Amino acid sequence: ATAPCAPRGALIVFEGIDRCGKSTQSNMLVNTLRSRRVNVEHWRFPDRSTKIGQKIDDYLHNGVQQDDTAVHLLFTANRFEKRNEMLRLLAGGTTLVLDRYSYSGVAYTAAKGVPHLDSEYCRSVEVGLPAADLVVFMAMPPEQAAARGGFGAERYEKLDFQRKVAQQYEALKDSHWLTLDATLQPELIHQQVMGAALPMVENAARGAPLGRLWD
Ligand code: NYM
Ligand code: MG
Repeated sequence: ATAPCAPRGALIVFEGIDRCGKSTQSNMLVNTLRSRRVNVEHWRFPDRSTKIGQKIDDYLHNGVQQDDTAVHLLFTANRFEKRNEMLRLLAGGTTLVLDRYSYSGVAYTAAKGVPHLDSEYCRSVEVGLPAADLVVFMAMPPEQAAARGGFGAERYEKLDFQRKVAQQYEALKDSHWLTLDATLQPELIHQQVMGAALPMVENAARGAPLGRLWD
C-alpha cells in the first residue's frame, strides 16, 4: 500500500475555445470557494506578466509570422516558469483555479496542422507539469462564441481556426473531464462546476496524490 499523502490544494482547470465563458466561470468558482473559506488562487495561462508572457502577448497581438514550434515552446515555457510556485502553493494547501493550461497548449497548436506539431508532440513537452485534478471543458458551438463581443481581437480568433481547436479538444478529452454546455445560464453552469469542484477540493485535502502530465 502507498503511504497517505499530505493534505494539499486542488488543481482545477477551465478549458474551451475563445469566448466560451471560462473567465466568468472561473471567477464565480473562486468567489464561491472563498465564501466557503477554501484557500484559493486564480491564475490564467498564458501568464502575460512575465518576460516570456510578454513575448506571447506580442505574438497574439501582431500579425507577424513566427516559427510555430518556437511559439509553442514559449507557451510551454510560460507554464514551466510557474511550475515551482504552483507546486509550492498546492503543497501548502492552496487550491489553484486556472483559466487555460497545458490542454490549451495541445489543442491550439495541434489545430494549426503543422506536420511535426501533432498532439503527441505537444503533449510530450508538457511532461513533468502537475496534472489537473479536474478539467472543466466548456463546450460551445464556435459560431456562437464568435458572435460574442470582443471576438476577433487576437490571433487565433477566427471561426475556421476555432472549429479546428474544438476538434482537437474533442480528441484530447477523456472520461475524467467535466464537459458542460456553455450555452446555459451562467448560474446553472456554476452549480455544475461546484458539484464537481468541491469533491476535488475535499479529496486533495485528504491527501489524494497529485497527478503528473501526461496521464
Ligand atoms: N493559447 C493559450 C495557446 O495557443 N497555447 C497555450 O498554451 C495557451 C495557454 O492563447 N486564444 C492561446 C489560446 C488563446 C490565447 O488566451 C490567449 P486567453 O485565455 O484568450 O487570454
Ligand atoms: Mg482569448
